[in-house]
Amino acid sequence: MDKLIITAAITGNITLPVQTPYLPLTPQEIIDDAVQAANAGAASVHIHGRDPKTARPTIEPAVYREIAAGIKARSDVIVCVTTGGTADMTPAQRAQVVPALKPELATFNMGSINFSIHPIADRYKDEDYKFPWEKEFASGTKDFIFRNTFGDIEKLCQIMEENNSKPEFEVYDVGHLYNLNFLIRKNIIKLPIWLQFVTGILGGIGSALEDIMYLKQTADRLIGANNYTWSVIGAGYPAEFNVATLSMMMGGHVRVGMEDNIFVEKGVLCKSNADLVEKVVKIAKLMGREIATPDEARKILGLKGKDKVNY
Ligand code: KMH
Ligand code: ZN
Repeated sequence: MDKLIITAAITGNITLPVQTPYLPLTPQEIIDDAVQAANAGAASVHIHGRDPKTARPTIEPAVYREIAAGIKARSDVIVCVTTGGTADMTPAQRAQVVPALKPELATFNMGSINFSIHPIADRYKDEDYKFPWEKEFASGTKDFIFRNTFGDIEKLCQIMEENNSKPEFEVYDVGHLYNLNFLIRKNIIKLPIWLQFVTGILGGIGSALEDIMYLKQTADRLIGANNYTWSVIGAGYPAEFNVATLSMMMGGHVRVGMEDNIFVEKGVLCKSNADLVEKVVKIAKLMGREIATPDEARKILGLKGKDKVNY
C-alpha cells in the first residue's frame, strides 16, 4: 500500500461562519490554519477563498494568490485550489484561478448535481447569523444546480492541460464515474487519474460502507484498478472518520477538514483543521499505515512540483 495522503479542506464554500467560531475566514487565518494542518500531517491542503471583509466565498484570483503564496512561504504542502465556486458563478469564472495560479492540483467536479445545504438554514435563528448573506446563501441551495456539463468539463480539461495542473476529480455519485469513463474513452481525460469520492452531500451518494464499496468497485470496473489513485470524504460527523478508516483499510487516501465536517468528537467542535488531521493520523498509526509527506504525495500523484506554480 502507498503511504497515506491526507488532504485537509480548510474552509470550503458551504460551511457557514454561524456553524463554528473556529472556521478560518480571512486569508491570514486560512494560511495559518493550513500551515498548522500541514504540520500535523496533511500532504495537501484544499483551498477556497473568502472575501476578506464579508467572509462570503469568492473566486477572486488575488485572494487565492495571497493564500497560496502565504502557505508556500511557510510550508512545502501541496496546495489544491478549488474550481467549485458558488451558486452565483459561471463555470468560466470558477476556472479562472487555474491560469492565474497554475497550481499543482485543482478540483475538477465531474457532473451536475443539486448540491444542497438548505437544511442547515433551518437549524439557526435569524439573530444567530454572523453575516447578512449566510441564511439566504444556505436556503438558496435548495434550487441550486451545481453546473458541470460535458461542455464545461471539456473546457476545464483544456485549461488544466494548458497550465499543467493535475485535476482532483470530485465524484459525488456513481454516474460521475460513468462521465469519467466516457471522457477517458474519448481521450479527453488522460490516465492515470486522482479521484476524490465526495460522499454524504445532499444531492449525491451517501457515505455508508456499501456506498464506498460500490464507488470503488465501479471505478475498478470502468477505469481499471491500476489507472487511478483515490481518496474519500464523508461529509459530517462521524462519517468523516468512518469513511477515512474504511479507505485506509482499502488502500485509499483520506480528506478531512472543516469544509466537510466541524466536529472532532461527538458534539465537540474542532478548534482548527489540525485537530481533524491529528485524529486521522492517530487512526492511521493504529492501523499501521504510514503518512505521506508532501513530496511523497507529489510522487504518488505525479505532480509537477511547487517550483512550477505561478504564485
Ligand atoms: N461549490 C460546491 C458546490 C470544489 O471545491 O471543487 C462544491 C465545490 C467543490 O466547491
Ligand atoms: Zn472544495
